[in-house]
Amino acid sequence: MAEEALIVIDMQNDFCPGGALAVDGGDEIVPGINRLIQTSDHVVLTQDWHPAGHSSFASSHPGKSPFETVTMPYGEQKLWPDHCIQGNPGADFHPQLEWTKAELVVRKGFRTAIDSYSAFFENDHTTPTGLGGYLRERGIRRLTIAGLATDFCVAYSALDAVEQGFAVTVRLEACRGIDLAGSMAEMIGRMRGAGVTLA
Ligand code: VGL
Ligand code: ZN
Repeated sequence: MAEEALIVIDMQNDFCPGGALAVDGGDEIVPGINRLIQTSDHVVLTQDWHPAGHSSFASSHPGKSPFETVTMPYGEQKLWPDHCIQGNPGADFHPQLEWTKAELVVRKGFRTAIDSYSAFFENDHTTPTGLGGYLRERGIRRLTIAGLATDFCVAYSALDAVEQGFAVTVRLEACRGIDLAGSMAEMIGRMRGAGVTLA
């Protein structure tokens, strides 16, 4: 029988209030995510995991500020404050996240030259993280996705998952967004258009 997994996206300190790239209300969703974890048969977490000096950091581009856009060899890239640096407390999972049950943690964004929003492919849309193969090999066909941020890592993960043939539900009440220049409305529209169930 096709099995179902919960994918919890980037529930890390740096995306919560007080963190380097804080998402408004990012910590509010922790109890809801914990309930989803409790009721899911299989749980996978993603962890944004950048080396210091990562190319998605504005600090790596002289004269650029966070939230500006640059052109990378793979296309447009938004620049961010330094965040989720490997081994730093900001990259740890939120202290109240009950993640013991997770069967897999997928780290992403660890290549200096490429950012990775999606849990499935880096931002060049060709370098796989391995998650698609892992889920397929385990017979998992249906995914529930929640976490941070709705309009970046959650949305790109959901879009790639649908393209990979998974049946995908995004639990919007267990997500919070960054919303840069209308990115929430845009990405919610793209998810709906791609056949993601928005719950
Ligand atoms: C994210 C921007 C940069 C996310 C990660 O988790 O949505 N956004 N890195
Ligand atoms: Zn990042």
